Amino acid sequence: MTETFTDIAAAHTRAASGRSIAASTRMEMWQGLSASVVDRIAERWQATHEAYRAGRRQHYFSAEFLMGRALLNNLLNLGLLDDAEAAAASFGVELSDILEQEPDAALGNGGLGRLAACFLDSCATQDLPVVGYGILYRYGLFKQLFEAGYQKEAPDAWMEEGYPFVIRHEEDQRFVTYADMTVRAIPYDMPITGYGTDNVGTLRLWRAEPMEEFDYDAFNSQRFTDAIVERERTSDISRVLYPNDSTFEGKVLRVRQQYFFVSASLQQMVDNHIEVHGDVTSFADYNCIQLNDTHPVLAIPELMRLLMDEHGLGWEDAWDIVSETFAYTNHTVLAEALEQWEVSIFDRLFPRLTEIVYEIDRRFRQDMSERGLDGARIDYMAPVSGGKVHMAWIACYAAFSINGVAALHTEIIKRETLKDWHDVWPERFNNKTNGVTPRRWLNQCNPRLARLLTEVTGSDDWVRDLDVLATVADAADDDVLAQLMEVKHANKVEFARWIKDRQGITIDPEAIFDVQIKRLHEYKRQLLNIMYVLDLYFRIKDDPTLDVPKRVFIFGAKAAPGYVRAKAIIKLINEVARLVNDDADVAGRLCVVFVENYNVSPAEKIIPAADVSEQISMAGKEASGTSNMKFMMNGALTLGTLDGANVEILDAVGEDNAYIFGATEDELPDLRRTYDPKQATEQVPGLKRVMDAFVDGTLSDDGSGMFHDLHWSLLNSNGYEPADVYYLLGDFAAYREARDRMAADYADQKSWARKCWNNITASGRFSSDRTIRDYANEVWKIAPTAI
Ligand code: TH1
Repeated sequence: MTETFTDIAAAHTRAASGRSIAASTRMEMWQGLSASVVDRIAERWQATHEAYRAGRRQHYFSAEFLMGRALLNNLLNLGLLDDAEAAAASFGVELSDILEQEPDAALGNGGLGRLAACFLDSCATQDLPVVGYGILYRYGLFKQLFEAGYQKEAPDAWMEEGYPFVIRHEEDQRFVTYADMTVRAIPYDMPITGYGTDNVGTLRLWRAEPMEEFDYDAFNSQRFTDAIVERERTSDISRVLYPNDSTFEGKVLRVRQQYFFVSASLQQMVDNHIEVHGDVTSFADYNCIQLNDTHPVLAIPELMRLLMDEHGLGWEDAWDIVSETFAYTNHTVLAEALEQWEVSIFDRLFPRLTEIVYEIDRRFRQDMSERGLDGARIDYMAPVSGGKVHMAWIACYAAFSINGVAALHTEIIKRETLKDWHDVWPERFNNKTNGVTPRRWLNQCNPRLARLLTEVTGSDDWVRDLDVLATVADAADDDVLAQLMEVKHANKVEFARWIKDRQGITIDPEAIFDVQIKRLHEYKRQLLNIMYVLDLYFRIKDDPTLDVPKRVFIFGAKAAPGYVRAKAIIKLINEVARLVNDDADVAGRLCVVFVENYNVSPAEKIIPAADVSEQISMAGKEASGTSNMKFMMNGALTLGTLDGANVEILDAVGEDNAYIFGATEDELPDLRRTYDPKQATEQVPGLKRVMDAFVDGTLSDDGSGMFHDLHWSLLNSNGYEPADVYYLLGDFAAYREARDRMAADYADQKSWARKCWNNITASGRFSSDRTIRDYANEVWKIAPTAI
């Protein structure tokens, strides 16, 4: 008799708990179900490995993979949801309760890491021979707690209770050598299932371990603790994810991490290649590596080292291979994100790589002077200059492809950030607008809308081909629109229940849910958002008869622990929340919710319930944004600037279906020349009152002065930056006008629903399946390989 899924899940649950099902915890049931999923796919996973082995393959190198939860995603991909429901029922619990046990695999900071996760999903779903490589951090992104409105950080030991979705492959270990130590790199593989395919892709995460199990000499010679400390030093390398999003921090451990995972991955790739193809000379015919920003750029000199020192090639032959292997994605134009390592750090950690980088530098300078570039320009572009190693310049020199992540962003890097490189090699530059996976970000997180779309389109083909939705753009009659609004309402009710359970806040599902969820950064302008809220609050206090619809303002954001001003903004938002939520005069009309510990799983609850998607970065600063796409897919309307992928969202839906405001990227330089934030404060009605509230005792920062600093920075230059660098006061009036108009438009529910529908059905081009198809065809040159 064949075993049912329930039998298998029960066996794995008992193995996890060592007790009866009745005595097993929900966490143990999660372990049991998860192990059953891995059991179910093991044969196909193996078959996929074998199918990809001999052909051309793609390798995605990234310091971050923000995977979120795995169980539900796998159940849906494998068509096992009903079986899992049955198993849970036989255990006497709700499947949803079991699913809620799972920690988020938060091995990333934000958009960049989540993009990598969406890409893996699309590669698996489209049968593409792609493997992701990264680090198995023991501690993912910190957990955020609010204490008296301040962000506090707590460690996220996400695997401590066991994690069935990574499988250790001791037999495939490599050694990574630094000047002062050698460590073992042990790969842990995570299966990446796709939707409607038998192929199973792989994410390979490396973990650092000590060379010997134990230093018995040290142990026996009374240096017991020294021996333990030494072991810890090696494991330090994969201990923690650095919590900076879009900012460079020149910590030695960070560059150790980068070298650790690229060296281990390349060693394995070269070994595999030789095993299959005999020698290393054809490496670039079969292997391509995408560098997710500059974090893995050490792979360039490291591949040179492996080819020359380990496999006997000369410089020219090695460089030919390297320059046909790497493609580089730039994700930001922010100067503070540029990775530049002190040469001394390089020298101390990997002297051989330093030699190689210097030789790359020497040849680069010669090459450029032969092309007639002047000395100053060559020095600016050189891999090594001013005592620093410039990771982005190494990437631009070695990579055959350089891409930005949205059309506007790619234009900016060509024109400014990487202009000198574009002048020399225009043909290397290309755009690959980001995308998000419709499996997790629609089918999984919004089952009500998924059902409606399947009903209207007549099948679930849209899950694998989101362009199908465009065919029903005009098919929304009154009945469909009414159903759409019912779906949204039900999602809002569900979110209201969730936030009540989680944070004890009561919100009204009849209100407009207006959402900004993303890392806290000044350029993203959460401060502008909360200034609008304050202004609206004062307007209602002034005139209680003011006719404005009910609003819930929802925030979710983590600040880097060392980013003082970002933390001040979090405190400010929490203080405004307190002011507004405790004031009986606005009760039932305004509410501010700051979702604590924002992460992938909370996003899956928030986005389906959103009416308004806040995408309000200062134009030119947000490279793409990806939550903008998730909101669009779930029928929230964009309130945004012409920045990043917002530009393309507007293009896809037309201006009747989005609310766009503010200075544009090309207008800003001129506006800046005459911009006077003090004057704006006086001239824009209501603005001064909002600014005053920061400092007049309306809002309390407990005497820390942090609100004074925010106020000061909006009005004064600090010497190297202008006042109000991110143009909040300049855009305030336009933002208020657009947001008020949007709220008023909400009253006409039918016309609002139509706009939501237009957004959903136009979202096909923001599926990461499209992005990945373009990478595969235009950069990677790989083809689907179904098992
Ligand atoms: C983000 C960008 O800010 C965002 O606009 C984009 O949509 C996303 O990447 C995906 O392309 C970035 N995240 C990081 C994180 C680090 C360094 C640079 C960037 S840019 C650590």
